[in-house]
Amino acid sequence: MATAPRMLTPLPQLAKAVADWVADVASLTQPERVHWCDGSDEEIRHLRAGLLASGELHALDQKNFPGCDLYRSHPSDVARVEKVTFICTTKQADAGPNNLWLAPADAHARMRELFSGCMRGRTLYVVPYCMGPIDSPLARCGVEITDSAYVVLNMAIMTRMGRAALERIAGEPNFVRGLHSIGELDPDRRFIMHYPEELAIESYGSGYGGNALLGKKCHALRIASWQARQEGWLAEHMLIVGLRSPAGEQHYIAAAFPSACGKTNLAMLIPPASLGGWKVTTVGDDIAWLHPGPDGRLWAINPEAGYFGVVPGTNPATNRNAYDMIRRDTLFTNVAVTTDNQPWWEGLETGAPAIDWQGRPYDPKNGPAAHPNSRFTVAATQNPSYSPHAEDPQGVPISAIVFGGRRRSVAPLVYEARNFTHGVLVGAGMASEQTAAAEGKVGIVRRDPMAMKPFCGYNFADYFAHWIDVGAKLANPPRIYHVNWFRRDADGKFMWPGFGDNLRVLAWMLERCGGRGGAIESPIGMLPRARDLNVEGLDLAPATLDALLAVDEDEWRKEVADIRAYLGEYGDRLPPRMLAELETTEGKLKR
Ligand code: SAT
Ligand code: MN
Repeated sequence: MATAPRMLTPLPQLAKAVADWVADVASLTQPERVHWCDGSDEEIRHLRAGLLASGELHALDQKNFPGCDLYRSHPSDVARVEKVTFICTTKQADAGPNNLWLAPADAHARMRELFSGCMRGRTLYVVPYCMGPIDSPLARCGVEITDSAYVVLNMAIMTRMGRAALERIAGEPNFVRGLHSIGELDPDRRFIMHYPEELAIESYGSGYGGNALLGKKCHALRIASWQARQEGWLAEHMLIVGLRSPAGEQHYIAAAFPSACGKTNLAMLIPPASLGGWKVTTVGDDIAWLHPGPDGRLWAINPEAGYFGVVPGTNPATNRNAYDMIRRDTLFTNVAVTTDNQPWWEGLETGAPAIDWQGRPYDPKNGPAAHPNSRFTVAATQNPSYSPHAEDPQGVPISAIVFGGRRRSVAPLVYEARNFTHGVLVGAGMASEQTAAAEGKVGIVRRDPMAMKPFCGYNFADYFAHWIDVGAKLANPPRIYHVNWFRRDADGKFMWPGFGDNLRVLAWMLERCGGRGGAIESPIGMLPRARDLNVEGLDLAPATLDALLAVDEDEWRKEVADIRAYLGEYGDRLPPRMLAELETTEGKLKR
């Protein structure tokens, strides 16, 4: 029996508030065309074909990498730029010392000038999207207006994009408004402005990653962290990984690491052969929205639908799942290619680069063949370890929260916070060596509380207080840990093997959560003794393990003094309960 075709309301008629805003933006930016994205396969095929025809995308070897393309960004536009990223709140103190600030009116005036007429001759794309499962009460929606088809292709993978999102927006009181133009890609005319009070973002002059895919860091962290504070939840720079123990206990861990410190690898970890019986599943690799649940536990959703992951270093030994996942339907940005047109990057360990990330014949004198911040954009559903619970509207319950940085010294392999509030201090005191994910000098250690330094949309002092408040509401709060996979020996070599073997550390945490795992007290928290970690099948000298689990009190007195000095920048807005924990640690180190 034939069915009549379903009559669909034209997109511009679905949500009047969106249509009015699009009309305003179009009159400011003067595009040649306006295209409302419905998110259909046909639309994506059409956009991709257009970019291939114009030479902005390069098809890779379609036999071995079906559906894979390469995009080369402008060489001056390869990472997030924090020095032109602003939080624009009415009161400067609300943005805090952790953010660059501009008054909203000044920022809008500056951006109006840049946006004025900037889309002449271009297409304005209207990109409705939903962050989180489309039927989840915890999800939040936005609309990005952009003049970059490459951004649309990325948003189609990274978010639930298109008609369903716009239908949801039509029934909600508000949505996040993100206006983006690549402008002239001029580094001197590049700004990423956030107006948390207006739920708005304005980004100009960059087509790359977190600067341009506004659903990601701009919405799901900077704006969402502000919304979360008002609504009683947390928007965090965390992966979410599921772990089922050999005894069949299912746990979920949320872990915060700065960009390019291995979140994606940890989220899709493959257990080492010598640790049989574990099953690891991925809920998210970059962002977690954490909500106190009716059962007194913390529940997490991943607001994203895809991964924008660092490519270099990916190989079958470091991350088999990612390696397999990016062999089809993947958008590569700034990798190199081989003579037979396959993508290539440092650490791939097979093949050789012929053309570098800038499209030049490869010459080692020009530096790495793939940009160190080259990326893959791929749907989460392609991940072999994708969790069947990643789409659960209520999220997954979190047993443990992990904070971690890239530290060549000081921080031991793992330690456990004394209690939730101490855990907030541990997160607030995080530090890490700078990576290529943001512009700046790689390797410098900087304080990066909760890995949110570039992403918290308000004053860190208020943020720490909010964390403590959320914890106080939980009858069953997660335990909090700090890890450091990146400790080095005197020769500069990594002491811990990392990757799959990190499961040994996670397994100890879960033993602790179950009230079983052994530990000893140290001034900074609880640490496993060597015998508390399962190191079966691991080729690690006992002295190395002891060094990984050592707390050098002299180093830590300096570290804690450093943390106190850093926190001092936040003055008397800091929560006293967190400072009391700092005093406790200082007291323990004095003895
Ligand atoms: O460029 S992004 O912000 O999307 C990636 C990252 O820095 O984590
Ligand atoms: Mn990130």
